[in-house]
Amino acid sequence: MAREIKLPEISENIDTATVVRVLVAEGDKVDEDQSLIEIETEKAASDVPSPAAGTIKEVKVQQGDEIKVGSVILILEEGGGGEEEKEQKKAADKEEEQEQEEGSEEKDEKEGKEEAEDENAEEKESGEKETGKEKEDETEQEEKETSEKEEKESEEEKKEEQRKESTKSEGKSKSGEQEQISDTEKQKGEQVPASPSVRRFAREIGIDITQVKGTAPGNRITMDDVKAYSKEKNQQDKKGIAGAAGFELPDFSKWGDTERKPMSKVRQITAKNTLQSWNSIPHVTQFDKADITNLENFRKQYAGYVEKAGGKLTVTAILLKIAGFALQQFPRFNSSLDSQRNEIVYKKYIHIGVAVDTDRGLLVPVIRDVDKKSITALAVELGEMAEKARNKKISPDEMEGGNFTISNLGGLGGTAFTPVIFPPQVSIMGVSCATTEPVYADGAFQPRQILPLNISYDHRVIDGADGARFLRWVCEALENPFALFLKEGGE
Ligand code: CAO
Repeated sequence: MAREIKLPEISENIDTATVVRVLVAEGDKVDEDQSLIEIETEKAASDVPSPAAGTIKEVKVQQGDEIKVGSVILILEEGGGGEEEKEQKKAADKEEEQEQEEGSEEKDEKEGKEEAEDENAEEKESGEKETGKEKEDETEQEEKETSEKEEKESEEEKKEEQRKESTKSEGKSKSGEQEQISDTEKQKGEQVPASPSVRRFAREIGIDITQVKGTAPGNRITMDDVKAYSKEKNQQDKKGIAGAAGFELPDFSKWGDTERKPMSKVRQITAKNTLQSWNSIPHVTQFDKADITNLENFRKQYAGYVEKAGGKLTVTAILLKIAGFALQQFPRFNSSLDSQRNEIVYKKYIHIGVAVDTDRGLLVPVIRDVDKKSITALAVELGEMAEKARNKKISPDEMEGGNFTISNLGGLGGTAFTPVIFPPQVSIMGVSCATTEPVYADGAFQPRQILPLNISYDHRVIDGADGARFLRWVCEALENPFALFLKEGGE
C-alpha cells in the first residue's frame, strides 16, 4: 500500500527544516528505520527514518529544500512490493477508476454550479471595481492636493538642506568617495514619490528611501511603507550572520579567485550564538593547571572496569563528575542571569553540556543529573551522546537545558584557549592537552602529568576571585579526589 511519508515533529518551536541530503531514490528498497533524508534545523542535524520497510515510489523533496513539519517527503510502497501487492494495487486502481466514473456526472453538475457562482462573483467583483474606481479617483484628487502641498514643503526643506550643506566645511569628516555616494543617493531619494515628512522619517531611522516600495497610488511611499521596510530589514539582519556582524565585504576577486559555499545550519547557529554571547556577556577567562599523574594511574587501573560497562574512562568523563560536585559547591556557576528582573536564577539540578567536535561543526549534548550518576554511568552516556552527535542521531531536546559546559580540546593538542559561554549559562570550562612536565617537588624535578584547564565566566554574575576559587577547587579535586569529601565551596 502506498503511504505518504511526512516530515515528523522535530522539536518544540521548530516547524521547518532544510533538506541536506536525500539518501534514497525512486525504486530503492528500504528497511524500517533506514534513513531516508538528512535534515538540518535551527537547532540540530538529524535523519528522517523510514517508518516501515518498502519500496520508494516517489521522492518529493530535493537537496536544499526548506520543508515544513507535516509536509510529504516521499511516497513509500509498504512491504516487499511483490506480485501479490501489485495485484492488490491493480485492483485498487480499478476501483478508484470506477469510483471516478460514477462520480464524474455528479462532479460535472457540481462544477457547473461552481462556474455559475464564479461568474456571479466576477460580476460582483467588477461592480465593486467600478465603485472602487470612483473612490480611487477621489483618492487621487486628494493625493494630488496633498502632493502639491508636500512639494512646497519639500522645496523649503531642500533649501534648508542646501543652507546646512553650504555651512559644512569641505570633506570635514567623510572621504570624497563617501560624499559622492551619499550625493547620488540623495539625488535618487529626491526622485522617489514620498512626502518630505516620510523622507525625513526614513532618513532619521537610517532607511534608504530608494529601496522602499510605495503602496499608495502612483507608487507613493507612505509612512507605513517605510516602517514595514524597516521591520523586514531588521528581521533580515537578525537572520543574516554576516549582516549581524556588520562587516561589508570587499571585492575579493580583485586579489584572486574565490568560491562561495552556503553555511550549514549548524555553522549558522554557532555563528549567531557565539556572536550574541560575545557581544552581550562580559567574558573573563581564568587559567590553571592540575597535576593528574595519580588520576592517570587510576584511569589505567579502572579502564577495563568501565569498558565492561560499555564506556571509556576518559578525562572528560571524570571531569564531568568533578564539575558536578563543583557546581554544587559553587551554585553561582550553575545559575543564569535574568537581567530584565535583576535576578539570578539558581538551578537545583546539575545538567552539563559537553562540546563535541563533529564533521558538521560543534554540537553540545547535555548530560542530565550528573550529580546523581557514577563516573562509569557518565562515561557510558558521554560515549553514546558523542556518537549520536557525530552520527546526526541527536535530537534538539538532548542539547537543551544545560547549566554549564565542558569543552575538552586536549585530545587535539593545544596549551590554552578561551571558550565562549553558551547563553543563558554563565560559565564554561575548557580543557587543553595534558603533557608531562618537570615539576619541582621534594628538592628535585620530577616528571608529572599536567593538565591545563580554564574557565570563562560571565563577570556580571561571577567575580574574578570566585573564578579562581572554582578552578582551583576543580584542580585540587583532580589531584586528590578524596579532598571532595572534605572540601566546601564558595557562595
Ligand atoms: N589531554 C590529553 N589527551 C586527551 C585529553 C586531554 N585533555 N582529552 C582527551 N585526550 C585523549 C584521550 O585520552 C584519548 O586518547 P586515547 O585514545 O589514547 O585514550 C583521545 O584523546 C581521544 O579522547 P576521546 O575523544 O575519545 O574522549 P574524551 O572523553 O576525552 O572526549 C569529547 C570526548 C566528545 C569531548 C571529544 O571527543 C571532543 O569532541 N572534543 C572536542 C570538543 C570541542 O570541539 N570543543 C570546542 C568547542 S568550541 O568550538
